[in-house]
Amino acid sequence: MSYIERVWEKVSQRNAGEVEFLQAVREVLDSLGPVMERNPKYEAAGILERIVEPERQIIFRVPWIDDKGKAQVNRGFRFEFNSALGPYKGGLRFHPSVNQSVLKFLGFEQVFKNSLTTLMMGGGKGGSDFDPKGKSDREVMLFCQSFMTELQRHIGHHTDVPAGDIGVGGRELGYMFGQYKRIRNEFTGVLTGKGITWGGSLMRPEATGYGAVYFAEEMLKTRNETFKGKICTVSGSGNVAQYTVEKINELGGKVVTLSDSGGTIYDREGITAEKLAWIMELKNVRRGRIKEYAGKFGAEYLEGERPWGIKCDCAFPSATQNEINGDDAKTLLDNGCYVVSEGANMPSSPEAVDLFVANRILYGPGKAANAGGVATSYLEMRQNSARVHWSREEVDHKLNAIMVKIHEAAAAAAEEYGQPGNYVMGANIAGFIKVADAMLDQGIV
Ligand code: NDP
Ligand code: 2IT
Repeated sequence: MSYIERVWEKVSQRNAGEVEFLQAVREVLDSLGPVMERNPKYEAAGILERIVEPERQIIFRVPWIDDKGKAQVNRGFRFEFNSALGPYKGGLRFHPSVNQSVLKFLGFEQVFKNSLTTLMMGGGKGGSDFDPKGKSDREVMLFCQSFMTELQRHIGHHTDVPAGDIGVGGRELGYMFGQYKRIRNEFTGVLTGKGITWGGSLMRPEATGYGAVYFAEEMLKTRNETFKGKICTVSGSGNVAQYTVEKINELGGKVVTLSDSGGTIYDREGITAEKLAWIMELKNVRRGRIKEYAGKFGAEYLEGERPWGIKCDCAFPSATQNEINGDDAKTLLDNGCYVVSEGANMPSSPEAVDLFVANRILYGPGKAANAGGVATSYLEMRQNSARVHWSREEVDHKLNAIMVKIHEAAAAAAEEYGQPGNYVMGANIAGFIKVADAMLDQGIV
């Protein structure tokens, strides 16, 4: 049995039933065969056995009181996965579907994503099964304070720096920062995605969506193409989806869908800047459902459906994991879609990934395509450490340069290992090698 298969046997036994985590591990291991063959030193130092095991796992009770005065309990988590390249870095997700498997897959992916940015960050992820939907601001605040009352023991600007993810945006980060500061009596860059007036970086809200579009732009350049006139489908309607639409519009493409967990809106005329401003108010202030868009702008509403049945050139999955299954991938390909850039983490199922790779479309996996968010978090950390504030243009310029470099690194690794154009393999290999070499240098820890 090969080294990789021996590690797989062990990791699948030890984490039995953790479907999402094992899916993420399998994909990375599948890319690493040729790397292990060329570099026996990794096996000798047990790099794979160590890299699939989080350095630290923290699970805690989060008690809070709802508006009716009733005690509620949620479960809080932080997976500090790997610190070979720097402090643990990665988002917090608040969603009822959150469990150990989901956060471990996200933490594992984050390690390679952060390495790929070429910046100095380890990987981690955390969150809770708390559902902010339908809760009052007061309930969200009480929950965030309780969550941070425990989390603050484990994090710090040189130790572990959380940020947002699904269900965690500016509001939640504000409440958590306030509680951290109160307990620790220190004002540091312990979280990223902070408000602009209290340490946040300009462009951090835009960064993930813009970055996913910049990555797609780089992939299109390899075929001498641009976004001009491209029909695009985007899923989700949260932070990543919104800024994906904004950047596609700026580059001359046309976005015809957005979605939420209720269904998809299909607007043949395109979601213009004015319509997007309305969506931002709907989603970020009123916290309403995307269905309202159909009534407001006369678009179609596809109840309970995802956007993948709509004909497009480029697809930007920007909602959640496994939102594109094998059948969806086949439909996308049959309809002529040839660019997929993942704003979400692991939105394509293994069957979908295989189809995209086999059909040699321009497929940017989340680890590479959505790394602009965490990269800009690092730029926020740099500004906090130096106590400076960069302009929008400066941050955007750096973000674009980082996305270009990530594309180059993934493309070069794919080429070097004999699969040009396979960004899945390229991203996994390029991300892995940097972490593995740092782990080798640092000994068996
Ligand atoms: P938001 O909470 O802002 O938005 C999430 C969107 O996805 C909402 O429209 C939500 O719909 C939808 N969604 C979430 N879960 C499901 C589900 N199970 N089924 C159907 N729809 C769902 O989160 P973000 O935009 O920040 O995150 C979106 C994706 O991007 C995630 O995969 C995240 O991990 C990834 N990502 C985010 C980064 C960031 O900087 N924020 C960085 C890199 C990746 P509804 O409101 O109905 O739940
Ligand atoms: O998945 C991700 O990269 C994020 N949610 C952002 C992490 C961060 O630390 O900015």
